Amino acid sequence: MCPSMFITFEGPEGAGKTTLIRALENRLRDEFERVVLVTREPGEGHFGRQIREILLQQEEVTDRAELFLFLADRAHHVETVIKPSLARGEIVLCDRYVDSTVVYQGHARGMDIGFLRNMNAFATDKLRPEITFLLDIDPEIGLVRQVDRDRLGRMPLEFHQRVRRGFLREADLDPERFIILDAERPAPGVEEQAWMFLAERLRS
Ligand code: T5A
Repeated sequence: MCPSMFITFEGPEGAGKTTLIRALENRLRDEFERVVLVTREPGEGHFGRQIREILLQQEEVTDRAELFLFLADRAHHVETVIKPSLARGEIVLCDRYVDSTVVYQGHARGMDIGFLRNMNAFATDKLRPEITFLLDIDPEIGLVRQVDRDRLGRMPLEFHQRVRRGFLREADLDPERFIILDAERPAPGVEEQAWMFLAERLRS
């Protein structure tokens, strides 16, 4: 039996991360009898919910303040939620993590990517996911799927196109960790592709 495992889910807006995480959570419990922790960034727990509210619901957040809020949320989340769960031998499924900062604040907003990688390493105490599922989707399709658009969801289409390209670039740089899923297909197809990979990894 595989010990604890840290898995992250990334992609543009409305790619279907939450939907996929729910499906994988159920299958991990039913088919492998594993204890699963589902969590997200930003917004886990009381601390995270308050940061999420500032980040996504206020109209005015400067770029540097935005970065530090995402990092503060992550630092707290890693120490209080993710590390304890991994220490208990659980499987952690996390909706967005370090790659969202590199992509949204770096590739899309234009902040220095080397600096962002260092800040992520500091915030997470160098905790890296073993697997990252990238749900790749044309932002024009993803944005239509989103019911409520928050402050970042309302950014212009060009911003979201940079986000998509940024994620694909990051996946190119780290092919061992990233599994790219075609998220434009119906949800069962996306789930099956992710499950085939994950079940195989758990059996090995
Ligand atoms: N951010 C985050 C940063 O800028 N820097 C950072 O460091 C971090 C951590 C987070 C925002 O913050 C930014 C990125 C984001 O802009 P969020 O609420 O977490 O905000 O935003 P999203 O992650 O984009 O959340 P969404 O809920 O919009 O997208 P999901 O979770 O990818 O999609 P999901 O599963 O909720 O599905 C959306 C809709 O599509 C349907 C679902 O039923 C649902 O209605 N759907 C499908 N429809 C057709 N085909 C499929 N395959 C479908 N899969 C789902």
